This record gives sequence, structure tokens and C-alpha cells, in this order.
Amino acid sequence: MSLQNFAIIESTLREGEQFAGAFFTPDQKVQIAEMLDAFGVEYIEMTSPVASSQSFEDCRRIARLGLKAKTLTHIRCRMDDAKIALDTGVDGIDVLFGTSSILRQFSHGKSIAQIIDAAIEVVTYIKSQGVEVRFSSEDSFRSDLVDLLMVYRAVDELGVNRVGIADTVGVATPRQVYDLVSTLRGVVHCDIEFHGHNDTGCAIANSFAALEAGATHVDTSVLGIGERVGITPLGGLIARMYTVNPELVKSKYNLPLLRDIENLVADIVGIQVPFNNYITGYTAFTHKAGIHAKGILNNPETYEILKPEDFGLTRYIHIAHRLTGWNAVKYRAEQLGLSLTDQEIKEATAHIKALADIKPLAMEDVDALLRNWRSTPKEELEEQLRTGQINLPRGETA
Ligand code: HCA
Ligand code: CU
Repeated sequence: MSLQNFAIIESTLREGEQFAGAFFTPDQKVQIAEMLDAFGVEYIEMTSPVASSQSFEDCRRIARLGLKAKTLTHIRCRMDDAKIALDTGVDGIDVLFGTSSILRQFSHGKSIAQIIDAAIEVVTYIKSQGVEVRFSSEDSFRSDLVDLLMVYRAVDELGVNRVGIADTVGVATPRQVYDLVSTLRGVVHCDIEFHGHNDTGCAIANSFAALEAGATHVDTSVLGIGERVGITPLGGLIARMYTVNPELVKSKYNLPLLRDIENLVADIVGIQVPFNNYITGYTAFTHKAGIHAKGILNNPETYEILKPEDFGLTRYIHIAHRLTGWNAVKYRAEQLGLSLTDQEIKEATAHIKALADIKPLAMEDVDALLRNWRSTPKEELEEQLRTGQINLPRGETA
């Protein structure tokens, strides 16, 4: 059910600020918030206003922009934090408390009863001020299940909008997430949010499992930036959800903006978009092996589950290598406006493969070869290859 009705809590301006390389100026924060809003995320979460005076100012400024997205900030379960958060004018407040025994022992030193008391005070107060409130338990997967459910039930009875499950250390598996969210679904009436770290590469799968089990909200950040290796990446979650219901995802989000948002954030925090990034990595729509290229040319769905055009992107068929096939070479010749016979294409393909066995080829080399194929005697090319002199026709180099 939630797979058809989910919301993104975009936390680049909160979790993302915890990324080692992140420093956002006030104007950059506004720029990121506006782009995320134009993309269509339902919520934008910002660093606690208690963190610093600039954090307070930035939070207040973004809360006043009049974005379509709801603005949230993130605080500890304390009355003084809650009062400051309310002064920023955000639409909602995400409250966090650690329930695991390790955090209770080594971090805040509170018992479960004390946690519930603090939650009652803070949640009741925030609710009385008419803003949304979420209560989340840090390190949920290393918390005792009975403790966790007691806390969630207590805050649900107070009328929180959401409870949150946080895989703070990235330890959970999709099955564990599914089980915990399913159990929680039977205990609380409110919405359920999932926040997952990616230390073992499970963040997207875990978020998806949470939604399958009845969660309603997923936290993301652009390119997944956050504490350590970060959390569920926005683009990766979008790719996952698109495969379930492309029309829904296209109607909710302005997909062609994804690449611009990623480039903006990558630039600000000084990283590259990975080559194999979901959707926008530079090889995400590149097809190489002859069999793949042939399939794609006949029907892109043979090897693509995402349509590049839905994201404002184009596919690329890579033919300058020894795994290529003549269908792909023919397609390229047609793109170049050349009218070679199938026999000529097959010969040219054999030649490309022979050259590519010796050294890497560039696309320009192949294009030059195709353009000159008929005008260059075959024997001459064979001679060049035989003598190890692999310069291409017209002085092009291979
Ligand atoms: C942290 C906090 C948090 C909070 C998640 C949430 C986490 O930095 O430890 O509020 O849902 O991962 O637990 O990011
Ligand atoms: Cu986190």
C-alpha cells in the first residue's frame, strides 16, 4: 500500500550537513531547498537550530520561503530545543531520542521510563503549538523490541504525526526492517518513517522493505551524503520506486531536475557524481556488448528498466570495443548518414574488433573508419593490421 503512497523527507540540509565534506553557506542552503522543492519532495529537513546561531537563521529563512514542501527541523527530546525550533516557524519538528542500551549507557544515561516522560512533555508541547511532530528512536535496530514498542505506543497515544525508525549505524537487513516495521504497524496508528544508513549498502533496499511493510515516509539525501557513508540516496530511492510505478513517480516528481540537483550538491561539497550512480551516473544508460546493443536497438526495454528520456537523459551505445556487434555498428553508420551495405558493415565490424584487440579505441576512431570504409582498400587495412601499424585511414590514429 505505501508503495503507492509514500513521501520523501529530504535531509540533505540536515543529515547531509553531517557529511565530512559539507559546508553550506546560507545562500547555498536556500538554493538546495528551492531545487528540492521544484523537484517535488514532500518535506525538507534542516539542521537543528540549536546547533549554531547561523543554523537558526538559515532554518528560519527557509521556513519563510513559502515552499510547497513542508519544512522540518530536527531536535533532541528537550523542551529548550523544542522552544527554539518552534521560533523558526517550521511546519514540523522531528524529535530524536536514543533507546538502545548502548546509547542509554554511554550517551544520555536515561531509562526507558525517563525517555517516555521526556517524550510526553516535549511532544505534548509541540503539538499544542499546532505544528507536526515526529518521534524517532536513534539506533532502533540495536534497541530492545519491547522497550521500543513501549516508547512508540506511548507517543502514538499522545497523537504524534509519525514515529521514526532509524538504522543509525547501517546494521539492518531488508528482512529485519520488514519485520520491525510490520510489527510496529500493528502497534501504532500514526505514520511511520524510516531513516537508514548505508554502511553495508542496504539503505535503498531497507527503505523499500520499510515501505512494503507499511512505512509511509523515507528519509533521503542528495547522493546519499551524510554521517560516514551516508543514507538512502534520493536518486536511488527514485529509481527503486519508479520501477514499481513509473507513472506515479513521474507525476509526483520533476525527474529531469535530479541531475541538476546532484550536480549542484556534488559541486558544493566537493565530490564527483559516481560513474555508476543510479540514473545519472555517466554509464547508467550506456550499452556495450553486441547482444545488449542489438536488443536495445530493437526495443530498449530489453536491457533498460528506467527510460532515460523520463529523466531528461539519453542512452548511448558504445561500439568502439571488441565486444561490439554489427547491428550496433550499422546503427552508428546510419547515425553518421552513411549508406553501407550489410556486408560492408560486417567487414567493418570485424576490423573494429581486430583493432580493438590490440588497443583501446575511441569513438572518433570508429567513426573515421566507417566514413572511410568503402574508400580504403580492404587489403590496405589488413596490411596495416598485420604489420602492427594500426593507424586508421586518413592518418587517424587508433
Ligand atoms: C544521528 C541521528 C540520525 C537521526 C535519524 C532520525 C540517525 O546523527 O545519529 O531522526 O530519524 O541516523 O539516527 O540521523
Ligand atoms: Cu542518520
